[in-house]
Amino acid sequence: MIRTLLVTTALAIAAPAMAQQAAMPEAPQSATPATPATPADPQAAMPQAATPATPATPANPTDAVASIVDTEFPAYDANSDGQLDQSEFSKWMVALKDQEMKATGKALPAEQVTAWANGAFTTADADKSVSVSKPELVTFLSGGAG
Ligand SMILES: [Ca+2]
Repeated sequence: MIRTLLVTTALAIAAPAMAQQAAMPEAPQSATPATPATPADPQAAMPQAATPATPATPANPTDAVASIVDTEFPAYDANSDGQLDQSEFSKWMVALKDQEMKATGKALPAEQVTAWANGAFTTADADKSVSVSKPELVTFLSGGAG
């Protein structure tokens, strides 16, 4: 063992230039292990998490959320009453969760997504009117009500 150690050490001392040269051509390859597609997202692993991850996190997340909600609200407000009932809201949340699962590569069973969406509705419906208004949704998605 000691001898092996000595030999290894001696070689390392004797041939530092060689070791460097040998390492050089490998460096660019090993420096890029290329797995950027799957960032670890602890939130995605926890279906009970009440705050869905928003895809982008710009300087002012609330403004960004507000503008996304403004843009997409009419598409999900099926009866155009300016409020999301539970089924309208769930459709939206499931779509968001779907995007999140695709982005993270972590899929949840459908019943867990449904359970999460139901919990999200209860949380988002801050005034318990059994519908979610635009401001409630912005607050919820911004994490303020989480
Ligand atoms: Ca509605």
